[in-house]
Amino acid sequence: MEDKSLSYEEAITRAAGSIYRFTLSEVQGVPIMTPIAQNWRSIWAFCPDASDLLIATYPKAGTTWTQEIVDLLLHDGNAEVCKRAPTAIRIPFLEIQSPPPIPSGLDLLKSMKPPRVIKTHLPIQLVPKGFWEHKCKVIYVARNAKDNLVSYYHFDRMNQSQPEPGPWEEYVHKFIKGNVGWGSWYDHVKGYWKYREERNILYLFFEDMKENPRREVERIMRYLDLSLADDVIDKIVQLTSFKVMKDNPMANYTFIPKVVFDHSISAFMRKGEVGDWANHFTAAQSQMFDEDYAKQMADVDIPFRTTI
Ligand code: PPS
Repeated sequence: MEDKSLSYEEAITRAAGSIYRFTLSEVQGVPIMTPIAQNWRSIWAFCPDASDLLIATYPKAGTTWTQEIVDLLLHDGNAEVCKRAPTAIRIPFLEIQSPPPIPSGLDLLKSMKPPRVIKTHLPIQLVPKGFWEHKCKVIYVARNAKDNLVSYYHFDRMNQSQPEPGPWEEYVHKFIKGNVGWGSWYDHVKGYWKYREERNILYLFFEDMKENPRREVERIMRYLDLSLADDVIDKIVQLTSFKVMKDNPMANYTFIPKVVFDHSISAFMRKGEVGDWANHFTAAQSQMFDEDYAKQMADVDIPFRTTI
């Protein structure tokens, strides 16, 4: 029986006994955590309000960073308001299905009135149609494949609800083949790129955010039709720096108990850098990866950068 008096954290701790490394099941050919596949009908049926904003990413591409920027922009840079709850509560994760009594993304969304900010990792073809029918604003953040892979590998090590990553060498191949949660990175970044103009998607790059965070914060601000004072924008840039977010318990995912997110294996806020891939790939792995990348990305010209 669900105990409504439990806080979110208590609920997670209590449910932790039923958290284990989920397997992946396919939804329309895309591997995804089995509980999500099992609840796919209700996720697909979700209908947003036209005022809702979607932040879409491939896992580990800069979701949490963008969520924090957006929340601060929407609250005029008020740091205290943006510490009202952990990221996952402020900005529900549309498709996530946790064991009861932890609220699923859909349950959390039901308890919130629009306009809401919603997170998803779904590839574009699996985003519920209502987002497009209502012409919702969508921010997509993409990160270069090699750094994205490295970040995902370490996340899969620490997140005890994700499938075991296995050894690094094997993981590189799994990533290339798209045998990881939410499927192929290549298909994901290409899918949103293709429709970015037609569907008014703001397509951002993690590397641009690192290179010039103020420029990208302002870009998001304009997309949201906001106009904040210069000093407020400066404050938002500072509050969303890696260092500040790493120390912010409402943004660094330390609220999730160790049995689920084991930060002693690898911190959620790990390094936040561009180019860390060079510390992981051997020369041979890098060459093999680049050759495959050229094939998989031959049909598009998305300006990814692996260094800045
Ligand atoms: S998730 O689980 O998919 O929501 O993860 P996501 O937030 O997309 O990605 C986590 C990576 O983003 C880094 N990060 C940041 N980098 C720079 N600046 C800021 N403010 C920031 N916030 C999060 C985080 O450290 C993860 O990257 P790695 O490379 O693993 O450090």
